[in-house]
Amino acid sequence: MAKTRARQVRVQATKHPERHGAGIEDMLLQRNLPALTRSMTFSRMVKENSRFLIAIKDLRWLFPPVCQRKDQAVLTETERSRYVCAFNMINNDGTLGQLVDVHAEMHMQHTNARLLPWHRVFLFLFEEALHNYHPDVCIPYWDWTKPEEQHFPDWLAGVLPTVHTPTRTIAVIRSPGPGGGLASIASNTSTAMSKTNYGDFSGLINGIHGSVHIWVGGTMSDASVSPADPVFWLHHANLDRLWWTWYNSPQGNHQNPPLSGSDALMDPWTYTEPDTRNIATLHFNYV
Ligand SMILES: [Cu+2]
Repeated sequence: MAKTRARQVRVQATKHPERHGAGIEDMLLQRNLPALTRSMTFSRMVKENSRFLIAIKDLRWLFPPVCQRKDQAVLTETERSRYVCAFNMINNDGTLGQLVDVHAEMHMQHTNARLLPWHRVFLFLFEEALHNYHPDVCIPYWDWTKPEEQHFPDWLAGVLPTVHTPTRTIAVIRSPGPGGGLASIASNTSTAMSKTNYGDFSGLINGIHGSVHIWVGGTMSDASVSPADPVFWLHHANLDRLWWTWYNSPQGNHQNPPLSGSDALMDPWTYTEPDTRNIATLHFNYV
């Protein structure tokens, strides 16, 4: 019985000489190509046989696209409404409320050294949540260093959501100050950007950060509720952008925040300060 089968296999092999001489890679590839053409998840395809990966020349589709964070002043009507829509969706599903409560907890996230890396993770997680509803929405930045943006962004003025956190209900309110006040706060930015030491840079940025929070007023002026205001994310995206600009400037010279041990852990998450150093690994960019 076994002998017969062995003979049959040999016959098969001689009937298909092109297969007979093929290497193991080619054989596996031939077996897997039909599987590739059927609709299935990528993880299942990998499970079936990771060897076919060598045959795929273009891997771009495996990686998430880079989010282009834009100046809020240049957003199209569609981009504006997409941001507000996605924000409302993650408010409705409870994700935003959870983020607000995390921000209300004590994670030493407003110290000079932790402010920027901690909030970089915070914004990344928020942006990921937005992508559950709008894969092409990115956090816009509010560039209050530009004279033409030294007022509250008009398109968000009427957006005053009620945010339900696991513990509270927050009705967003605000009372923006005069444009001159914001211009005066923002005028300190160039001094911050000229610093050649991370601590000096971050200390000044932290001050500007807080002053803008207070300038917007209401919900934004209270760190225990501020992320409930949709403008919180635009404000912090601008701070994050300034940090990235400084980091890549001759003054910043790729200096990282002076954090070590548990100070370098961006709790309550498992991200560490080194994870925040390259924004490309967090799939966003500033344009
Ligand atoms: Cu904060």
